[in-house]
Amino acid sequence: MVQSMFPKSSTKRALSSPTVMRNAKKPHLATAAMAGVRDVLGEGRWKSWPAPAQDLKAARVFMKQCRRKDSSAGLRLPTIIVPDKDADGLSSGLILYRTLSALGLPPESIHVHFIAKGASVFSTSERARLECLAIAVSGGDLEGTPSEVRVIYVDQGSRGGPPLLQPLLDEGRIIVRTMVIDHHQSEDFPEGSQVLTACKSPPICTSSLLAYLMCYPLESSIPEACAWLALLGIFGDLGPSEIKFGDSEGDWPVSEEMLRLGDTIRVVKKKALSDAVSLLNAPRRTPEFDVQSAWDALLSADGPTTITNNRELRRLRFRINEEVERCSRAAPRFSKDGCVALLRVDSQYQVHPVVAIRWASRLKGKDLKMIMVVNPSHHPDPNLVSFSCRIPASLRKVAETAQPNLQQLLKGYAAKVDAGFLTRVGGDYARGHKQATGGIIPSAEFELLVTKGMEIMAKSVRRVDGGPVDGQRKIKDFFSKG
Ligand SMILES: [Mn+2]
Repeated sequence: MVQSMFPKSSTKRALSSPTVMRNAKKPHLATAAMAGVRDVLGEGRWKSWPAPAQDLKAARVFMKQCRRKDSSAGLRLPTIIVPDKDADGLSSGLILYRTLSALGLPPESIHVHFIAKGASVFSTSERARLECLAIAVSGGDLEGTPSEVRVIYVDQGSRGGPPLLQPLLDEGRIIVRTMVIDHHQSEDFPEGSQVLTACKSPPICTSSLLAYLMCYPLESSIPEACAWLALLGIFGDLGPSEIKFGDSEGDWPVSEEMLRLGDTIRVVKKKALSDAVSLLNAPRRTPEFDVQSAWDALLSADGPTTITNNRELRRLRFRINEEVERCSRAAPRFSKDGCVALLRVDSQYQVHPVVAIRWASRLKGKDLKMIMVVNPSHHPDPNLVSFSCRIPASLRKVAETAQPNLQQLLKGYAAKVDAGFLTRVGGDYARGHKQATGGIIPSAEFELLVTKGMEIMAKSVRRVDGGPVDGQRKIKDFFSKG
């Protein structure tokens, strides 16, 4: 069964991998000449882009140190990559994986770890899982010299707090060094982690682009081999139309690296990239949450078309599309101030973000700022609801500074509930991006947010699956939460 998840790439293909860009011409010099300018990242206007220069430099040192030969034992450091589950996270993870390999770290020293459904790298259960893994891969030489394990968190979101992993495990014999590579908004970061974030360097790039630009100078094969991976994350997080490469009038730099990406799009084609993104995003949306199958498909792919031909992923996407269709039939209800349209869905699939995006393109209104979709059935803990928020698609066209800040909006409604709300809901509230956020919070708190914060009036009957509604009980359940 596992076997069938791998695309059957022909021997020919496999031999010439990474093939996608090998035969591509390199017209970027001509494109740059046409543009008439040539930005240099890390200089002038782009001094702190895609991230602060000293952080980029430190991240490159961290990468190179992973294959550092220990003078006594000739050791290479076991390195664990912890990528997020979506196209941006997976492609960022693979860029790091390819770079570490190219730098000389053998495959048995590179480990890839995925977060369990509903958990995050900040949750206690995940810290425990990662600590066990770190001990397991450290070599287990309990009597010997301290061994070191490195962990790279990619695209996982950022927040303050205690160290992601205790730097000393197992009575001090294992040293863990952690690096966070991210682009989600945050003022605070975990104690003790080295951080590379794009969140303070507008225009904020994706984790995949950040990883690509960080790894670009580290090894000569990376610029070509990883360009399509950088694009997967960009298409995944920003969509196909957000970045125009090589446009000197546009928001993004016109640099060698960016022009190369523009050329790569012309070779691999936008449609194949978009299609590959939606297929890679499929496994993590199913109730089984089989992120590993998306990673396996990506790891063995030599370009987006290998992924678009993957039957297993196509089958999963079909199931999700059906679920999105079903859940998109929910009807919105509006907050008293007209700023929020709330939709309620009930699904074990992670379709709430997709339904939000879909309704975001349908709804507009003078005051409308936020489409919010709540799904009480997604999180394994039945007391928690997951919700996703997006700005109306019509507002995507206005200047970024004029777009609503949904994280702020959510915090405003939280303040209307009561002073203790933010503490009670914990760290998984209003994380992510200004225009795309959400949360996982106790359902009772969510209902307080709905009634006291946003002042959305309760509906007479809760929507259940289109089937006949068990009137009395459902109505009572619904009101009792307010
Ligand atoms: Mn991302």
